[in-house]
Amino acid sequence: MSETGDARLRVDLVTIFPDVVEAYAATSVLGRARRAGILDVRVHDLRQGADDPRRSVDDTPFGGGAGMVLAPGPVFQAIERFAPPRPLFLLSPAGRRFDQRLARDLAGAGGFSLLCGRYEGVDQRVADHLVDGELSIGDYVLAGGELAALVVLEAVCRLVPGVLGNAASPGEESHALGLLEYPQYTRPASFRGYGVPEILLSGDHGRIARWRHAESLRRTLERRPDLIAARGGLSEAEVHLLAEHGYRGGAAIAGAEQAPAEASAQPSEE
Ligand code: JF5
Repeated sequence: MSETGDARLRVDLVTIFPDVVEAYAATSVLGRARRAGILDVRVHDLRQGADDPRRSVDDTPFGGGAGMVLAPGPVFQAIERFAPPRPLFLLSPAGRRFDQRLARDLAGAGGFSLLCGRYEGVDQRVADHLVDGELSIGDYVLAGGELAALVVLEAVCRLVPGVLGNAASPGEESHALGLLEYPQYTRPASFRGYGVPEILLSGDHGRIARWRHAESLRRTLERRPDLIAARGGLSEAEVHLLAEHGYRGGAAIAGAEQAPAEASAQPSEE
């Protein structure tokens, strides 16, 4: 359809591996939405900011040390040349943690851009004087920002209206509500002797919805108590719902709202 203008969201990515990033962004849900004109995703080659014949973008660190640093000249020049939509974010382990809430905000922002670092680091003047912020997808170190940028791109783009086939609204996903998903099953009802929870075969949609909500709460309590703490514990209705479904631990958690349970060592995300 279109190549610009009427898309719901524009995302520019700047990387020294434009072919790799473009190949992924041409695939699956992203590729389909781009071809339909819903997403305007533009992948730029960072090396176009380099003006020497070798197109070099890195240099040795002042002060010594191992490895190379992405130099400010090529990065500033690339960004000035491409003029990608702001806000522009640098992917970095030192950035603000990317989460579902930020994904939702960016999906409604109209446009933003992602700058992929490489080598052992990026000249600090890029973070201080060029980009609008730094984003981290988690507490581990990658060889470069490309995979992190693709994670951000996919998480944001699937929230743009029309990008998913749209059976369910992603705003109703339990993770959007700060909970883990309930378990899902499909045919056959008995597989290698393993069954499916009876209630899902009952046809009682009200009971099924309540069971699923209880399962989301139960799983989140057991696996991610930090998410329960971040939403302020359990409501009285949720404690009742859990009790109705045979879960005995709910009341203790609700009573622990001001005295968080032992497992909340991780920083809360949502
Ligand atoms: C990168 C210097 C950027 O490793 C990452 C990353 C980890 N979580 N989120 C992003 O980005 C690549 C590595 C070194 C700058």
